[in-house]
Amino acid sequence: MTDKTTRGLGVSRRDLLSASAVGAVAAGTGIGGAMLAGNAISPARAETAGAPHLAPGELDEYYGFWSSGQTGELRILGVPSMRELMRVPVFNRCSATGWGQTNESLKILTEGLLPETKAYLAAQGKVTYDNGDLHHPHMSFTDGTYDGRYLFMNDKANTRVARVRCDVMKCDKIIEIPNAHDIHGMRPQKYPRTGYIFANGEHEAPLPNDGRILDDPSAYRCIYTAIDGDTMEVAWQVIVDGNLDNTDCDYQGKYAFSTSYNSEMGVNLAEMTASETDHVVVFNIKRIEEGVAAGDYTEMNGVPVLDGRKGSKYTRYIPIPNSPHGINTAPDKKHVVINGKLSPTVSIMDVEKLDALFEGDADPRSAIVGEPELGLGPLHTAYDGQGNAFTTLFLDSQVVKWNIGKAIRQYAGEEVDPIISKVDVHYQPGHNSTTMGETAEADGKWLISMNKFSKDRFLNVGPLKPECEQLIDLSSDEMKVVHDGATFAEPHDSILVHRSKVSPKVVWDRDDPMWEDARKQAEADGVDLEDGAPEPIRDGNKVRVYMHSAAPVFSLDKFTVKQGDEVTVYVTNIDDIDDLTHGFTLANFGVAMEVAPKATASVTFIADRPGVHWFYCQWFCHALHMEMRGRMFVEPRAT
Ligand code: K7E
Ligand code: CUA
Repeated sequence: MTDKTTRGLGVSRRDLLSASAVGAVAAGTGIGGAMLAGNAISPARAETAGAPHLAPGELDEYYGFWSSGQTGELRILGVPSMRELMRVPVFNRCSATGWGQTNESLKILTEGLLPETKAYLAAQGKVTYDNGDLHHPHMSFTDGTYDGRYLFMNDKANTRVARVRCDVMKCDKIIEIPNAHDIHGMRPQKYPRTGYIFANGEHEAPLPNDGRILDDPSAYRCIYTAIDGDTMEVAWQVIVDGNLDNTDCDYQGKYAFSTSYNSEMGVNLAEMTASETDHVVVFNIKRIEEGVAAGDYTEMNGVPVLDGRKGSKYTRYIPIPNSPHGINTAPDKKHVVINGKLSPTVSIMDVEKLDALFEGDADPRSAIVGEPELGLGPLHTAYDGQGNAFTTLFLDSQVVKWNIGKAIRQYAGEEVDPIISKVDVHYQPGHNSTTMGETAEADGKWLISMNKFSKDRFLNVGPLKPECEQLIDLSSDEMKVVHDGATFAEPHDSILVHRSKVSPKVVWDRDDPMWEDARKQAEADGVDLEDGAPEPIRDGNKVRVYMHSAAPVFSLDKFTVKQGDEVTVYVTNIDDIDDLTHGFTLANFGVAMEVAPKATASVTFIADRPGVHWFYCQWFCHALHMEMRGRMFVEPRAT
């Protein structure tokens, strides 16, 4: 049967494929034939039957914090509705909010860059990077659960770690990590609090990478970094053997651990996958802190760098089959699942067995207490807080639910099958996440499967397809896909946070540190930001324009500058009403920024176009929003 024929019958090839796949699972799990038949005839109806419908005006129970991969932003979704609630620009540029253009955002985007990066960018005529690759958003912890203070996230593309303030949902810090290359895995310390942000430099490179060593991989190194989450400064780094992929830590505050898919330190595919086992590196936090205090390190770019290669007292290496990827600590505070990727297994590590690795001479593999075979391409694991785990199977396009305790008993020799059920997802899942699943308060209500391919799940939008994120109902052992969501390139990871953990402000506090520089400058100019100034303040060819916005007017309807002036416009939104955001767009100058209620924002540009130029509010704020505009006069340069 051709595709065309099947489409004509209202049955796509996918329906047939998914029907047979469901059949295979049904046979293995005892799911009845009625459901199978329903699926074959009308998958859409079957899958939306239990969809978590929120009526208009109803609020979600969970915040979903989503990465966006190469888009470089953080996204906030509501779960279970899967509605996208907000985008928070971080490593990207944002046309709507002016992120990457306002002075406030440029400060955050530039102040944490290394000197050599600033020099490189200056040579390109830039002050910061334009792109980022944001994989892993995680919230700060206190005592093993989310505390609603911050979100932290990595940039694989340009070796950075950023922080978003949960009180206003804006990025307030971005730092570039020295010595390491291309930060991939990243997790906050769970106990006693965050504390450290652990970050993996994924790619190997010479140390220092100054051009003296090029094609000599034996001299390449990978670097593990601990960042102080309060100050956003690097606390210490550790050189490891092999590369570093994903990372997590325990609930005791003693150990952190990272997977390595390239223990071979190969530089091409054949070399990287040559060995049947790679490893997990275990970092002994207390010993590392003692090593730093005792001066047992080399200082590189202002950071203490310890040697944690094999044989070091700071680390242990546990062999794991094969090119492991995700590593996830269970809410039981005891077990850690390491996902085998090229091996159909996951390895269960018992954190209570790690002391013996460091204090005695225990075989590193003695910390592994289970290694169930789950299916093809296990990448990441999430938890329900009832002793069960959910692992994505990239190659099988499935999520498998299995029991940790049974897997451990099976490893010990008992005849028991840890697998509870499997569900088809569409298609090729990477991360998955459960409600509160990476905390001690995992509640096992919902699971998100973040699938890399959407293929035929949505209307065709051309050769570039969205990803497909599916919401899975965990209320029974038979996991039910209840919603498909399309998202743009390329969310890797998400966390699902109960809404009781987060309470953002409705309007900004006027003394917020975000516009500290504007506050100081206004003070020096004798201007009250909320009032604005009647005339531009001139300082050589630097001109400062202060105005406020109050729907539907700016406090200035015109101001005059000279061609060639460096103009800074400060806008303070004095409307303190929920949701009354204004904007400032200066037409034909490429200038636009958001000014949320009670915020101040500023932007600097060279007034190099003589004439009359309109500025306007671009956030629809009032019935007279169109009228919320004014003129900038630029007097031509005397010739
Ligand atoms: Cu598996 Cu970058 Cu978290 Cu992607 S990583 S899937
Ligand atoms: Cu203010 Cu539109």
